[in-house]
Amino acid sequence: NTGIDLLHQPDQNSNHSEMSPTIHILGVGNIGKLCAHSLATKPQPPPLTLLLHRPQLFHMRKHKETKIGIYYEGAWHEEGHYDTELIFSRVTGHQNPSKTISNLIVTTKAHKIVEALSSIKFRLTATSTVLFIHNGMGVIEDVNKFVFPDAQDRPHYLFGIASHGVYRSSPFAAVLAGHGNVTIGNPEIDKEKSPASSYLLQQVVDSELLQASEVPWDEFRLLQLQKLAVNAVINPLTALHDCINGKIVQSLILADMGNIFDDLVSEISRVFCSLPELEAISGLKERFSTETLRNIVLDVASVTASNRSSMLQDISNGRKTEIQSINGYIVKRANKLGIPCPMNEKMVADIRQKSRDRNLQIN
Ligand code: KPL
Repeated sequence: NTGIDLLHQPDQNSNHSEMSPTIHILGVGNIGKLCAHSLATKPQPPPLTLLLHRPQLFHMRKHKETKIGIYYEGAWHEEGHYDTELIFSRVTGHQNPSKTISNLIVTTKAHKIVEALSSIKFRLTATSTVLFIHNGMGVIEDVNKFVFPDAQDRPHYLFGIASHGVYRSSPFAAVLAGHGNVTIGNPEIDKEKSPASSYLLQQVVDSELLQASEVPWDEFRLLQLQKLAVNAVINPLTALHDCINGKIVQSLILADMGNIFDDLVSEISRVFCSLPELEAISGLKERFSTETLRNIVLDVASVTASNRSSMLQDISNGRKTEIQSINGYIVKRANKLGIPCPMNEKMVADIRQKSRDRNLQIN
């Protein structure tokens, strides 16, 4: 119990500008809640609609009003206004067959994105903008293959990397345990072609709590891999050892996870330094050296020391983990390049085993 009233009477005094286009949020997990709250608490918030896929969550709302609570700076914050829609539902499908979604933030887990997007695909057009924020890589390839096979129909994509440490305390509340940031990449080189996407980008960048900023696309691709390295080390190790992120730093001092940590980091460094698509980017070897990656992972583990990683949360809460999009992606890339990858394979195997032991869904 968060001790806050999440469901309250509708408030008629919503102060968002009706002229601004609505931003839809798909996936109200930890980062989804943080994004929603951050946008809703801006001085001039945009209209926000949460797309819920669990009827149970949808029906939990009283008087059609949803409150999201985020704990930070020593207090619960629950101000903000949201509309909600139930998706994956035939009822919603019939109700809003033509309601186009022009701005969408997808914060669904990596392995759920294709299914979740497919259910609202008919509401997205080539002029829509979709910002993807998730752990792991390789998802967009599947989205293009299974959801938007025709490049002409594809919305404009933006990508975000979140380093916030957030954990769930109830369906509509979460604790911001490590205040990080969000880095955004826009693959559209010629920005003039995508003026529509600048609205969503601006709304997100303007939010003080999210600490979001845009970086050039080449830089983004490097940061995306650095984040993958962070998740490929912190997430499985904390999930396997049932510990908070800070234990990673401590364990190096105590040397009880030491070898595994160092072997994992140097294996990831080897794979990243060999990725052909990054060959042309200067400074690659330094950015992905074992030393650099080691420091980055330890920095994130320190900043989010009191957080339980998303993989540990998934296993504890009986959910499928993102191991396939994290260490599984590194193994896949290494195999194609003929680079041995035993440590990442071990992480995938051990997490799958742990999930199996707990009768969780594995992939
Ligand atoms: O992204 C995270 C996760 O848990 O998935 C970190 C940054 C490691 C925070 O816990």
